[in-house]
Amino acid sequence: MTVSPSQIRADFSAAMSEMYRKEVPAYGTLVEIVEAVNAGVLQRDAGALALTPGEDTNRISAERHGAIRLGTADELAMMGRVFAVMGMEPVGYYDLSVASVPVHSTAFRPIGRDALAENPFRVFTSLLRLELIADAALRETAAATLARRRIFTEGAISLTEKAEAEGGLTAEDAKRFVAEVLETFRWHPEACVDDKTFEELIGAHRLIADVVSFKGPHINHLTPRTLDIDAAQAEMVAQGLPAKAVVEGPPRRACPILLRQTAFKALNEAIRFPVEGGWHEGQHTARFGEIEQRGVALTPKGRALYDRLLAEVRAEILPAADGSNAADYVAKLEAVFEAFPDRWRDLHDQGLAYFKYGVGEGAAAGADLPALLDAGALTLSPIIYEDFLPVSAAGIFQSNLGDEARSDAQAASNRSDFEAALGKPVSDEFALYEAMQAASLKAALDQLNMGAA
Ligand code: OOG
Ligand code: NI
Repeated sequence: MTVSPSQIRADFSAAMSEMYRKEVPAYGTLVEIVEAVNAGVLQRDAGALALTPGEDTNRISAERHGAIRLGTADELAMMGRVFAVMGMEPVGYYDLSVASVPVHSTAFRPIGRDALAENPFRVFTSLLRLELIADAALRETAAATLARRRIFTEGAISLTEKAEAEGGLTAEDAKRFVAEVLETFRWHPEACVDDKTFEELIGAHRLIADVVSFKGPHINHLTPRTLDIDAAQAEMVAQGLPAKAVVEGPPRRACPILLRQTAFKALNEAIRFPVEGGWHEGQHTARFGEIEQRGVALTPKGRALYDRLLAEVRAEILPAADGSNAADYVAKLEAVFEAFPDRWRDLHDQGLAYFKYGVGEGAAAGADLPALLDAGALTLSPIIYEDFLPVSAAGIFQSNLGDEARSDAQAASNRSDFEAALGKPVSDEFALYEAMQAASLKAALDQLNMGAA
């Protein structure tokens, strides 16, 4: 008997949450804020879960995602195999070099609606692009340092091979697998470079130092789901967590779109550099906590409109790291996004967002979609966006690397290099939503026609 990949994923996500709360106490505070805000919302507003019917309210505040940054192609390929055991497949390609962050990324996540409902945990996984280090000697040092480390335990590797060979893991093996894989995500305060090299890496880009200097790709944040991100952000400030200046993504709306996120900034942590005969104390900022609130997935047309409006906002005002222009930024964001329709039916009819079709009470015949919707014979429910946003991700990266951390490193997007490193292609997120929508329409129409026959 094998355990389902979704069950392994749920157990892994819970184990990681527990580990991270112990490692980063401020994250524990954030989780408490989210739980309190969510409980309040559910008490006030029974319709708060209308977007995700059938959701288990006991798990509402559970982690939705986390993030790691890998150093080499081999690490990424093995990570992909490990995630596959947990039912997580690479979806989407994110080029962060456009925002001067020297990585490219994908999100490992469950794909089917049932798997997402069972446990939605995702890991935003970045691969360092060493070729963006300009200094050749430093580039070599970084590559040699990375080549020496082993980020997976023997047990994690052999259990992954076993799961691949046998098509799954028994309950006992699954438990060991979770414990072994957790080791890869653990924090190690001991740097594996000396302090001089660390400073040089920081000089090239803080993110490069974060990836290269440690024994493994420590989980750098976890992200529970909040039902009211603005209330949670206010509470973070009230409780003295160093919150990001603004919420990333679209403004608050009647019909939420895509993804809104905020975070508390990475904390200063004590690290140790190896020196002859002992250790030398140092500091690093790496780990933070984030929260997210999701809305409907947009079609390419909707996404183009979102990107255009956001670019219009940001051409006029960029949120300052110290929060000094946060109110002006939000006002501008809200004003510009008035151009984005804010009724479900408009979003549907204009082909801006993806929906799941259902069969309603109303009577109507034929295949004319607007008529069936008008009559209530078909119903619409938004398909939730399960992916990420590069501009938002860049904002999250930046606020946690020290907001001054921008480099001029720019490079052409390189999806095929990423896929070659991973050893398989990444799925196209739009195609996944499109297929869900099409399948639901077909099922609903079949059901209607059967009823009519
Ligand atoms: C990942 C940042 C991206 C998000 O929510 O957009 C991300 C990182 O800092 O490694 O997690
Ligand atoms: Ni995140």
